[in-house]
Amino acid sequence: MQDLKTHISSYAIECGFDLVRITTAEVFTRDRDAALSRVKSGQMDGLPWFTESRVRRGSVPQELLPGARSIICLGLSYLDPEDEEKAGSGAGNVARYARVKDYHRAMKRRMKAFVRGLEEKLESPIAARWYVDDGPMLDRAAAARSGLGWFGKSTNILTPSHGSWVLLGQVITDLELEPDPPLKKTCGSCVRCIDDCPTGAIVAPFVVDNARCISYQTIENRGVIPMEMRPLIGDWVFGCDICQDVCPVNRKTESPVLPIQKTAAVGPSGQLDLVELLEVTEEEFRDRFQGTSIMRAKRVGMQKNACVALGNNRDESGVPALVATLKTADTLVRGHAAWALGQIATPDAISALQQATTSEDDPYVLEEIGAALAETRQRLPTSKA
Ligand code: B12
Ligand code: SF4
Ligand code: SF4
Repeated sequence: MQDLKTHISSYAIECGFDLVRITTAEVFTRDRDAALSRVKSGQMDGLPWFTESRVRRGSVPQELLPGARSIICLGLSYLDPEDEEKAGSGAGNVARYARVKDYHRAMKRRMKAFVRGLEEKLESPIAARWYVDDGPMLDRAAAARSGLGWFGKSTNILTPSHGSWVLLGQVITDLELEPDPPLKKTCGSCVRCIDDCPTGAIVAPFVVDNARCISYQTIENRGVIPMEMRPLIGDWVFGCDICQDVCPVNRKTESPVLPIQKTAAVGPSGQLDLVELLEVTEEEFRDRFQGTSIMRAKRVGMQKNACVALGNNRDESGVPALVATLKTADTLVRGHAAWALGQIATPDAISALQQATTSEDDPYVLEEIGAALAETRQRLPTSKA
């Protein structure tokens, strides 16, 4: 059996994974209870698919694969040491994992090849199911129990060799394999991620309030980005890496064995031109971002995010595009464009908002325009009598 385990470890690396560990197929009791309590307390609000029944199913490997005996936990690093630092203002920032091609596809392809290769080695089919992100499995719980990494206070899994810049997947199998022990590492007294999260989303060690996380607001939120969250989002237009960028464990990391292919849709500094995003048609959006994680946010989502980033950058060169957006775009985007114009508050921006009070007929957008104009009035210097 040890031979097979050794083979699995080296073969996983050959298939392009950076980390591989094994855990049992026992129920993930602590993590199930933590996730259920997170759902109950409203800390997963905004993700309608993250239900109690999903958590219950996902924490019992036997339910996902009857006869399951072991879980092979895999980690794939996505950190490109050659990534350039961000290139100044005027652009929107994309989280590192989305600067490469969609990892779900890359990882599932490698996992399939891995399982097929194991079957060839064993000269018999094996019962196996594999998961990456979009399945009910609690990916981080499996990684932590297998010793692939440990839970950081940011809730990200930290690994000794690749920091938290790893994506996680599992192959549940009926093979009986010797489990690896969990790591004995912890964050110690460090609280950098908690202190530096701009929205206060890490409400306690190991607890993220989903709706406060920039990653949720810029990727998953299909509606209005709450007014009070907008200034805190800064120039992030897809995801957020702050709790990872500040983490001391991430200071020294190894490079991936077989990097996921980069996407030309995002530049090497991980930035997107905000005006270009506002002007992109549905067809152009699809052509450019197909095969990347950015598709998840959809064009409307990315345009809302572009408005928020332009507003936060107070970028006057964005005013003409925002004014055009206020006239033509989807309702949700018009609302966020109004907010951005209120933040930039140049005479052109204010005049476009005033004109829109007569031409706009959507109640939500009118509300945004009213709030934006009120904001500009508040910011005007008070004249002396
Ligand atoms: C929903 C989700 C989100 C949501 C909610 C995040 C959250 N913290 O739950 C949002 C959209 C905000 C999000 C953001 C991000 N995500 Co996400 N997300 C998921 C998803 C689909 C489910 C996560 C989940 O189960 N949450 C439920 C809560 C209860 O779990 P948890 O936060 O991990 O909390 C655990 C701990 O509290 C632990 N616990 C409880 N008590 C105690 C006590 C102690 C002492 C300890 C040590 C632990 C502990 O138990 C809980 C359950 O395991 C997973 C994929 C998957 N299927 O698992 C990816 C996943 C977690 N995301 C991932 C990534 C990369 C991100 C981002 C970095 C993306 C980005 N750059 O924008 C950010 C990171 C934000 C953050 N700080 O978490 C990776 C994480 C990789 C890693 N190294 O950890 C995953 C695993 C996807 C993947 N397969 O690679 N994500
Ligand atoms: S991803 Fe950003 S907003 Fe979310 S917890 Fe980390 S630092 Fe906070
Ligand atoms: S910043 Fe500090 S507390 Fe947060 S995950 Fe990293 S080591 Fe842990």
